[in-house]
This record gives sequence, structure tokens and C-alpha cells, in this order.
Amino acid sequence: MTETDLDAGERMSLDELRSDQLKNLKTTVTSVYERVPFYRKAFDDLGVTPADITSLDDIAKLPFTNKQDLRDNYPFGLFAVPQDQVARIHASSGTTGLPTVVGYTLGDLDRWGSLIARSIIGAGGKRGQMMHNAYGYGLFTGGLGVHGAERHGFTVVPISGGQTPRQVQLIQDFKPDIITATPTYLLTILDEFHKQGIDPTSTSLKTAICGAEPWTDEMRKEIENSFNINAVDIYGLSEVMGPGVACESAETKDGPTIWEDHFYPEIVDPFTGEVLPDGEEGELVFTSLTKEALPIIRYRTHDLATLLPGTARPNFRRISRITGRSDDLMIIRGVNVYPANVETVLFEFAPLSPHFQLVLTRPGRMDEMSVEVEAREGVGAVELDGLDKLVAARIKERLGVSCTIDIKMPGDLPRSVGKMKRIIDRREGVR
Ligand code: DLL
Repeated sequence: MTETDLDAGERMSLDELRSDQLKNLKTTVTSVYERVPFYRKAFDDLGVTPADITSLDDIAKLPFTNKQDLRDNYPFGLFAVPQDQVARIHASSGTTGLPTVVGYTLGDLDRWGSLIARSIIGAGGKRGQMMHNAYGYGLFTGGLGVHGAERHGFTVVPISGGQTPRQVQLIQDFKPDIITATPTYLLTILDEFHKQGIDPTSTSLKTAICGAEPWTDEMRKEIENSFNINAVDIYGLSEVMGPGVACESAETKDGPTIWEDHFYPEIVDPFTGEVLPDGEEGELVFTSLTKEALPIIRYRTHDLATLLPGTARPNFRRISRITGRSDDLMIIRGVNVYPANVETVLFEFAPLSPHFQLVLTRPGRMDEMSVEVEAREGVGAVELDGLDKLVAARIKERLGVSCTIDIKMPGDLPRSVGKMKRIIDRREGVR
């Protein structure tokens, strides 16, 4: 990475960045106040107007936006431009309730594409390289979001998720440098390499850009060693933009750098909404600074993380890896557990593969958690003997929660083609 690889936004001094952020915050706030009735009412209810925003700290005076607000204004009620200026729509799958719908002007798509290019270059990619894009295409923001790299000097192979044997064939035939996929789908592709008897370390791939779901540093090592590549973490969410709100740098691999010239981050207490100082864990909140079709004010992501000082891009803060979504928090007999906590412990046992799911039941009055995890290929009965007890004891020691371990044979558990569903909730009347 050299100075010339940086774009204008990355080259701003801290003073320039702060004044650019304030200018764009004022424009965003004015736009939503004038054009979006939901925000006009929310501002009026709090007695705040765009004129009250004179410094970045004034952001704390503004109302939060929740996913429910997008649903209440379904489908286009929060858009700040007329429909003829909306070039693209995306939507969440909406497994619970109405989908959340988001929109982009041509200008928004252009800025999104440049942030994807910035993310890829930070991840170690170079213009002119080929990128195998295995994020799902369609209404999901992953595929078409990352696809924006085509306008910025990258050759994009829009394979989408699924058709796994074909993924392997095209990687072998086209020889891409970069692969983009959820970490769990990349593991599914890895299985397919083994199935076809091809050495996954022999491919042309150099970089994997993985995100859209929580994953751990242990999983990163698994992916890096299995393919002999560098793997970095990309973060984003539809309501704020999509992939590329933040992305990790290959040089530091210490959590995604937030592209702060476009998204202003805060960490708040998930229960009270009180703004927390940098370094404390809480819920990530983002305000968009440059979006036209769907500017968003203080969006509550439900993602738990910490804001850290910038490293690879010193003026832009980083987020720690996302521990989990508050929605994925399992409270087992009073103990808080996220799937990522279990993942970290499972990786300590060499005979176990990274394929696992957590099954919650309530046989009596108490919740029980069973960890279903596959053994690695080629592991024999001797190595597995008593392992379940050992793993359960380690999870109890590390996470404070009792559980049962059910070791499955390779290939027994469902595979991901996108975001992996880690929690299978079989408790009656819960969720
Ligand atoms: O998943 C955007 C995306 C696509 C990011 C491709 C990266 C790569 P949504 O479907 O709206 O958008 O889901 C957003 O996914 O609030 C997080 O809970 C989770 N998430 C996204 N990236 C990460 C990550 C896309 N790197 C939700 N680590 C977010 C952990 C992530 N969780």
C-alpha cells in the first residue's frame, strides 16, 4: 500500500475530515427535515431543528432511527428523493415481518462503488485484478453491492452464492485474485475443493473479503491456512449502505476501519441509548453523511462492538470485530452467550471442524443448549472418545454455561450458501 493508492477521502487531514463531516451532517439533517415527514415529526417531537447542529457532538440531540421505523414507513416512506431519482432498490429478506426497503440514487451507487474499491485496495487488492464475487445477488445487498467494484478498475465475476461445484470450476479456470463471500460460504467452497480432490492452496486466490455475519480470528486462520490467502473482515448493513461501511486492512488485520468520511459512528448503551466513550462496548449507531435517496440518522444497528482508534488509516476509527447482534444473544440459565464465543472455544480442539450449530430446547422449565459440531475429515474414533465431555467442560470454564456436545460426522450438518443460521431454536413459544 502506497500513498498513491489512497483516494482523496483517505488523504484528508483530521481537521479537514471533521469539517467535511460537519458540513455533510448539516446537509443530511436539512435534507431529511425538509423532505421526510417521519424525520420532521421526530425532530419536532424532540424540539430540535437543523439549525441546532453546529458541531459534531450535537448529533446526540438527534432522534434515533430503528428498523421498525423503516417497516412503519414501508416501502418508500423514508426516501428523501422522488422515485424517478431512485436508480436501485434493495431489501432485507424479511423473515420476521415486512422487509426493510432501501434505495440509491446514481450518485449513491457511485459513492458505494468507490467505497468498495477503497475496501478492496485496503484489503490488499489491486486495480486490474479479478474478483470472484460469491455474495448473493438479488435484493440482498451483498452481491450487487460488492459488484460496484467493476466501475473502479476491477474485473468482477458475478457468480453469486450457490452452485458450489461451479464456483470451484470457475476459480480454477478464470484464476481470480480475490474472492468475496460470507466466511461460512467460503468454508462450503473449501469442502468442494476437497471433494473434487483439488488442493485449495494451489489456486490463484490471494485475498478473501469476508463478512455479512459474525466470524472469529480463529475462523480467519482456518480460511487463511486452508487457501493460503489473506482474509479480511468487511462490515456493512443495508439500512446504512450495504457492504463497505467499514473494512479491515490487510496490513493490520485489527478490525474494520470505518469509512468515516461517509458514516459517522457512535457507540450507545443498548438499553438506555446513552452515548458511550470510545473504547467501551455497546451498540453501534451510524449516521450517513453523503447518502441522497435514503439518508439515515443515528441508525440503531443492534450490532455490539467497540470503537477503537485508527491504525491503518489513522484518522478513521475502527470497530472491533462484531461480537454478535443483540438479537443473537442467547441467555442460557442467566448466562449471556453469543455463537462467536462458542466458535472460539471449538477451534481449540483439533479434531473438530468449523461446522457447528447451536440447538436450544426447553425440556422442562430451563433452557438447554446443545452444540452440534462436525468432526474433521479423517478423525478416528479414538480421538473422539470422551471429547464431548472435554469440550463441554471447556465451554463451561470459558463461558460459564453448561451445555451438551453432540459430535457429528463430516457432512452431517447443513452448509451455508450465504449467512449461516447458527441458532436453531426448538423452545416452545420462544421467538
Ligand atoms: O450483510 C451487508 C454485507 C454484505 C456486509 C456482504 C459484508 C459483506 P444486511 O443483510 O443488511 O447487510 O445485514 C447486516 O449483518 O447488522 C451485522 O449484524 C451483520 N454483519 C455484516 N457484516 C458483518 C461482519 C449485509 N463483518 C447485518 N461481522 C449487520 C459481523 C456482520 N456481522
